[in-house]
Amino acid sequence: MHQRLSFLAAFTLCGMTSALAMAQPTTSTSPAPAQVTPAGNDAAKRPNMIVIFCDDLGYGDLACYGNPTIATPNLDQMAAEGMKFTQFYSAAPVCTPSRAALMTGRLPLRNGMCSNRRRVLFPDSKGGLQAEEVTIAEVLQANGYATACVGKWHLGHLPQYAPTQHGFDSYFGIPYSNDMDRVASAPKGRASFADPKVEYWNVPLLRNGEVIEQPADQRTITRRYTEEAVEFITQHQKQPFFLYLPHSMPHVPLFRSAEFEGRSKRGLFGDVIEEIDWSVGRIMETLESLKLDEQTLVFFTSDNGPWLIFNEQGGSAGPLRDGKGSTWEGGMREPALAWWPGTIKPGSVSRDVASTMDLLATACTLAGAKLPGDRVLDSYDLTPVLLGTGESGRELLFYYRGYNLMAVRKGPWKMHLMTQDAYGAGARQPVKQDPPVLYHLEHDPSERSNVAEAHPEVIKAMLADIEVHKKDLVPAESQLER
Ligand SMILES: [Ca+2]
Repeated sequence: MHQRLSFLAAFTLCGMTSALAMAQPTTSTSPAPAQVTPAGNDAAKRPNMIVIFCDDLGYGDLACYGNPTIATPNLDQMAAEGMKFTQFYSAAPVCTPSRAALMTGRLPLRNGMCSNRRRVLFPDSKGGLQAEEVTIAEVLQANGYATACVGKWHLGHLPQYAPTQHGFDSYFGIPYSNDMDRVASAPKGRASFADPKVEYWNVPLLRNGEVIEQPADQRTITRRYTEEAVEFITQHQKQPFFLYLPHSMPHVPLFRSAEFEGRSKRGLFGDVIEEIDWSVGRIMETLESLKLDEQTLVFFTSDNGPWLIFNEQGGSAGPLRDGKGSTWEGGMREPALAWWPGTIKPGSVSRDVASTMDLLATACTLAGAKLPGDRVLDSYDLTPVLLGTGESGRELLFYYRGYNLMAVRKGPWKMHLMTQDAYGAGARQPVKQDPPVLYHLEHDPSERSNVAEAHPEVIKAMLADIEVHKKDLVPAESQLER
């Protein structure tokens, strides 16, 4: 693959320059909702985009991020041939708000996809992602891309919130988390996760609007998502496409297909990650065999950190503090890999702060589309980072838990206004930190040494940044409380 790099890099970069020029945010004040602008350039030259999104994968769960016993040769190859991010974040520490933010490039409280009472959507929820939100899929669909969602949605299971109502031509997957809909006869508490059986949960598997299997056979779900993904890529090889592949795994209950049983030194959790790694390899292989690898950006990351209360069945945040559910680094900083042979420099590492929310602006640039101009976005174009030509312009990262602004990051600094652990005694109530707590994340990624007293000027500047942030912040009514 590398021998093709040199002469095609120049070609692709030229294409990118014109795409970049077209991706300036609009300043339109048009009230029309969900309006996206078709691109005027040659559709054939626009790259495909694939977003592979794990569920509850921690910063320390891949070999290329230092895991000692999980083998991830395909993800390691993605890193070796592409770009590895070390300071990349999801937009929330739990599923629903994180996914809403990825899809819309907006903080969850701007679209109501968060709550201080119910942290995610449940099978009895009446809410979901609202029609007026503009998703990555809508932008790309309006610009001639074929679009598919394969995997866990979790942005509303009622028909009006389905992926096919939000810019996806097709959908195959489960509507919410794989641990929801537990049947009454299943073992109580965590016992059913220790030795999970398919029949303990009644989660449906859908194709478009139709339930095709219930309970979903979770043992084969990663394999079947992969087959769907490969088929979609193959069918749409002649036009630009967007594939969103949010895996159900490694969210508990953990399942893997028979070929992966007992394969990993890390046990069941490792088997699950190794099957996801196999899946990534199948996708890369398919792109290469169809000669689409140099026309496709593949981005791999996760929706939130590891679910630590599940002990061996939860992942690892590596050196980062806490995990899923918290706004400590382990809850939101994720492994993130970008692969685009011929365009991204092999073996590059980005230490820039970036967010899943940035994928919307990045997608607009790739498609030569305009950003939705009638709303506040929290999305910064990552193409200069991917191309190695510059920065995204992101200076601030806000850590929300529900509607509460818990912390802010600026450069190396992270200031906590409130702290709350994911679970245990420190989880009961948010603790207001007044004066705020300050960590230098590049010196102290584990958030162990509060250096607030030595840096009053940093605190002062960041408090001023928050005041500016609040000026354009209009929290929407919670969809999760409906
Ligand atoms: Ca999750």
